[in-house]
Amino acid sequence: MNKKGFIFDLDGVIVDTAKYHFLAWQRLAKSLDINFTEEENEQLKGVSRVRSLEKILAWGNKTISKEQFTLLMAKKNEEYLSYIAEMDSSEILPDIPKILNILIEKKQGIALGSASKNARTILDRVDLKKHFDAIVDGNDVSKAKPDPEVFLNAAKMLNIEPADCIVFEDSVAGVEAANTANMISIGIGNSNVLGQADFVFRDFTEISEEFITNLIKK
Ligand code: B16
Ligand code: MG
Repeated sequence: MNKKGFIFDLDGVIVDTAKYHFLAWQRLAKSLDINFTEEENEQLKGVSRVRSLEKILAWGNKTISKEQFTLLMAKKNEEYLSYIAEMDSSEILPDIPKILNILIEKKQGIALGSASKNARTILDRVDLKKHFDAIVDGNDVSKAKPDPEVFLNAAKMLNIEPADCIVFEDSVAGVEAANTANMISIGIGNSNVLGQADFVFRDFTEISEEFITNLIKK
C-alpha cells in the first residue's frame, strides 16, 4: 500500500486551544489598557507568540521596551500553561481519534506541524503523542507560517516527499504554507475563509474513510 505523510496542525485541528490563548492575551491586553476582542483573536490563529504580541500592541497603538516585551511574553505563556495543565483527552476535537486510527491501520506517516512552542506538552496532556511519528513545532523552526518550513521539516522527518504529504490546517497562513510546500492542503473550518485550500471540511466528522483512502491511492 502507498505510504503518504499526513501532517496535522494542532490548535484548531486536534484541540481548540484558541480559547485559552484568548483568555491569556485578553488579560495581558487589559493590563496595557488595550481593548482586545474575540474577532481580533481570530487573526492570531496560527500566528507565532512574538508576532501575536506585536499585533496586539499595534492594535492598541502601544510601544514598549524590549525588556517589557520579553516579560509580557513570559507572563502570557505562564497563564496559558496554567490552562493547558488542566486539559485532558476530553478536549480532543470530534473524530480526530477515528481519523488517526484509520491512518495507523493503513500504516501511513503521521506528523504534527504546529506554530506552538507548547505543542509537545499539549499532545502529552491529551494523550495523543504516542501516535505521532514526527513532531515539528515552534521550537524547531526559524520561519513562521506562511513559510513552509514547519511542514517541509515534518516531511523530511517522515522521510516522505512533500508532494506525497497532506496537511490539515485551520488557519489561512497554514493553508498557504502547505500550498507553497507543494502538499495537498485540507482546510478545517469555514470555506469562505480557507478558500485557498484544495479541500475544505467544517470538521473531521465530515471526512470519510473513503476520502482518506482516495488520498492514499493518489
Ligand atoms: P505558543 P497552531 C498556534 O498553534 C496558535 O494557533 C496561535 O494562536 C499561537 O499564537 C501559536 O500557536 C504559538 O503558540 O504561544 O504556545 O508558542 O495552530 O500552529 O498549532
Ligand atoms: Mg491552527
